[in-house]
Amino acid sequence: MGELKHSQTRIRAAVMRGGTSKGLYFLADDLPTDAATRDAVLLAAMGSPDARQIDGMGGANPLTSKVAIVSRATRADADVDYLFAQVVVDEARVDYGQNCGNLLAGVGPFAIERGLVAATGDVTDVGIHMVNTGQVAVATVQTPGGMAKYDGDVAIDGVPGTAAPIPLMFRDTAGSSCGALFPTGQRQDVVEGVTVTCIDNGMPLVLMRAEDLGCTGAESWQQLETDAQFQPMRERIEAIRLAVGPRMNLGDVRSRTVPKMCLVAAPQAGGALATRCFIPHRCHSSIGVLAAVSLATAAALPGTVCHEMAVVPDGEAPLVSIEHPTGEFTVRLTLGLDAEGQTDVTGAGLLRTARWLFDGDVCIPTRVWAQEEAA
Ligand code: NQM
Repeated sequence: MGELKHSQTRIRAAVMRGGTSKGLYFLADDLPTDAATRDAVLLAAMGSPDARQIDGMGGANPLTSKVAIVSRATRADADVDYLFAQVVVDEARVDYGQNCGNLLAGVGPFAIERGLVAATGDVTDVGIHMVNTGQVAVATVQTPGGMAKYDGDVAIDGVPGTAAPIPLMFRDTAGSSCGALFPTGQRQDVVEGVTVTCIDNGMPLVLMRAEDLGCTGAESWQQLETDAQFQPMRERIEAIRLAVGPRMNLGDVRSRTVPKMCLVAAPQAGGALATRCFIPHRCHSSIGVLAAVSLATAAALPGTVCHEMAVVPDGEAPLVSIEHPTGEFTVRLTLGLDAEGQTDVTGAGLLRTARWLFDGDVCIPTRVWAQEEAA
């Protein structure tokens, strides 16, 4: 931690866009080691709790109230550890119970810039231990001249312009938080009168057919999030979430950010599947990375609520295009056969981009430590 200046404590941080999200990136060593103090620091850094996050760096949306905490790897098969923290916007709460594949895209460049990983040539593979769920992802960062490169010609929907590609590879993400790919033991369940698929291939999701909830899956995210006509639907989705959380081995999910709730419909723009995701109360303007991996997996596997409506190309490594409110997200699945000879998803690859936006110190009011001492 930095020295005390102007009655605030300065902590070194970067602001990065990772995929379609944005957040603060810290070296773990720069943050307090005590968990309660660290959470108080992250809340103050983002300006939570406050719907506008006006007194902090957060952008008043879960997608811009995210933190990556990075350190040297604690396991031999990775280069760095990445702990993801979701700073809740309007509550004094920091949630570690989910992963974030979008901020993950910034972890490789951040680790190289901060000297945790040495560039190895024009491209550098960074093995990233995702501490929240215990799997390792590999990010390939462009590093010509030994420096992370951000400019490039890859566009991802939900982000204006183009940037350097950062391919991400995932393996063994099945059951990351729930212990099994289909944590209820079935590919379909009826919950609160609605047929759902509960799946976790990196992100716990509950999939529901949009038509069963009275919508088409073509609505804008703003409509789904705020229109009065959808209020009964939003309440129904939350009732389903609370009922199914324990069955997904997530316990009481009232104050958790998982499972995410996802409406699915037949593709409407030439992709594999149309989707609208609640994360879990705000509607995502595009889609989460591991959410897209879980959706592509559900689309490919028979028996789920979306398999029949999905258009998944043939082959052992299909490109599955997940349509979302601001475009599409392509996931390349690796398919194999399980012990019973049934189709199994063994890996996933996708493209993200990231950009370093700001480097400096985030200033934390001294009252944060005073409150800790008084508590
Ligand atoms: O699913 C939002 C995001 C995410 C998570 C959320 C994510 C993922 O878009 O891997 O990236 O679901 O809360 O950043």
